Amino acid sequence: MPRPISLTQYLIEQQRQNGSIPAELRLLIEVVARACKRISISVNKGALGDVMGSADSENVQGEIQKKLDIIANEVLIEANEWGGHLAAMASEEMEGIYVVPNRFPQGEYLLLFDPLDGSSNIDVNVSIGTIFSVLKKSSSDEGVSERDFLQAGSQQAAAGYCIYGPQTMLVLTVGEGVVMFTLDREQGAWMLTQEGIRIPEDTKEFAINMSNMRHWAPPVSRYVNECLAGETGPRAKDFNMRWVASMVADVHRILTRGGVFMYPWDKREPEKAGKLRLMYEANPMSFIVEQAGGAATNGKARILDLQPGKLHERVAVFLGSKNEVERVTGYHREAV
Ligand code: P6P
Repeated sequence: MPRPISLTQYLIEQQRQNGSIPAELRLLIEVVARACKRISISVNKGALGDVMGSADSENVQGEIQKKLDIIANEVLIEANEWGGHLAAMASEEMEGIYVVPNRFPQGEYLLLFDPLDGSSNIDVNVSIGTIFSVLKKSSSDEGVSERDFLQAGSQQAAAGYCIYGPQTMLVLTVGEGVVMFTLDREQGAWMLTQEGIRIPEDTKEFAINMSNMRHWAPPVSRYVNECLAGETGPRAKDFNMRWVASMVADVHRILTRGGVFMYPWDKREPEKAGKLRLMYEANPMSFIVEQAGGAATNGKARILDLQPGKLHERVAVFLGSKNEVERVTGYHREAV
């Protein structure tokens, strides 16, 4: 385990050593990390707090919002709006962007987040998480609009997630590799517990919702059937399967021991490219996975190269162990 330093010390040392983290970005990361601590307190209350179950509302995606979805969204907005590091925010739970009110100074960063990913797992006590992505306002024009957010994932200044699981952990990249912090609740501090995360290029574990099998496109069926054929099949090895239905938990497992995560396009809603959202789920997770030596595509192209057309755009996702992502992506290209 690396030397037990706090997130604050880590960020200051990174800023001092190689300037990879400008002061404003360091402040942004610290504020988001503090907001995640507050969210973890609400999450951990469970039935002891008025946080379980559904709110009487739907989000822009037409999904029934859980009370904790709304709580987490409000915590992130309130924590970040006054610091002067942001121009605006965007959230899975809000239709439009949230421009920092005039009573506060505006900064040059844009923060996007899924405040509580996997919220269908809240009531059954399975790991959930907060995913965030940081962009810089590209235009020097006054004001900020949704157009400022529509940048390819390769433009991200930082990305991370917090997983509320057996341990509460913060995983972060600023483009200099991936580091992990574990929340020390006695100190109330994020402590560095893993650095230099690398995803094995090969794996024997895949993650996909198998109940959708009859809806998949042929390249996905081919890839999964070859995995299921095991050591007597074309892959000549047995595979294991996992599906937590919480992207944060599945990605965390892949960062920890390898694997491939797939949420492909399917025939249920053919007009949609996929279920997951590009800007605040696929892009941040793809940045993290690539920084850990993995790969991330939509089946045809690198996710971080995709030019978004709208804020809540959806995308198919294949990410994780490099050689597996390249294989399933190759099957898509062969099928064209
Ligand atoms: P399904 C959670 O709702 C989420 O957006 C991701 O975290 C997760 O990977 C996926 O959807 C689960 O989808 O269709 O298996 O419930």
